[in-house]
Amino acid sequence: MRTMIFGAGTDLGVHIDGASLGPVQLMNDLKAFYKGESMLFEQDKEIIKSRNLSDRRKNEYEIEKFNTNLYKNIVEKIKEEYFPIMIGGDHSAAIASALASAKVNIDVGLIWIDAHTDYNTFETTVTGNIHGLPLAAINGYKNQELRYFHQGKIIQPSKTVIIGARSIDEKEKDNVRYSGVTVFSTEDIKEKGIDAIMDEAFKIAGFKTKGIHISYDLDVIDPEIAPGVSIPEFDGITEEEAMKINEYLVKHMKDIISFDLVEFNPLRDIERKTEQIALNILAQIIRAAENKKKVEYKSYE
Ligand SMILES: [Mn+2]
Repeated sequence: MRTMIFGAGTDLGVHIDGASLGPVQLMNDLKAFYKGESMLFEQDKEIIKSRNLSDRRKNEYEIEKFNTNLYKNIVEKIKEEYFPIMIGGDHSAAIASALASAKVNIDVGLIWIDAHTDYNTFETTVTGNIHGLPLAAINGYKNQELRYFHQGKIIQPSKTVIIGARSIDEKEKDNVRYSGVTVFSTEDIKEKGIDAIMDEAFKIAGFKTKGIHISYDLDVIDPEIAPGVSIPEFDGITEEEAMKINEYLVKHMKDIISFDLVEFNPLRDIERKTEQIALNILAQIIRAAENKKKVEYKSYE
């Protein structure tokens, strides 16, 4: 398939700066390798980010505006039969990319690879950082303010799987439980092995859907290996596990219809470690997407 990279240069979803610079850097690095098309969206430089501790809705309107534009463009390109690859940016941009995929492909499953579950609502968030809310918004669990641009089906929690979670806020746990989304923690990965977890995830997200959206947050990887993220969490997946996830995704590309790689923060990176890992993931996914034939997809029924 033809691929289209959407750089989502935003860090409005988190009080720490730098994720907005991630896509420019990665897209620059990719130039030597990537011959496909790309579009870059950058947050308005005039915006003064809210950092007020008591603000539970930090940059809500600016994020909605950014995502509305990103969403429209991704929808258009999916209709033109491009395979979309969104490079973040903080994870709030995935509300646009995942719902754009759902807008065109309608019945979509979702695999959210992340240290966090990103299942907060405006009522439960501790920080007011909206990058902690996107998955709930995508699953239609409250947060409708964050998806006004989307007229269409949401992605069902029953067809959504989180992999690698190890940091869930107390009240967020209830949201996760009520929603019915499936969570595989880093403990589960240690116990069952990453391949078994991926098999289960693809079965759940692929069940009677027209394809799977993958949203990959680099903070799932242990910060020793990938320190260049805004909110690192210890005890992450190992480099070997990350490589296995990649291999698995490449092997199952026929089931994947859209892809995000988010939360690379160049200001936090050490010796370009995270940048190299991000490039490696992107290079493999891009190649696999280019080799993908649109007609291959069959749902798990
Ligand atoms: Mn995330």
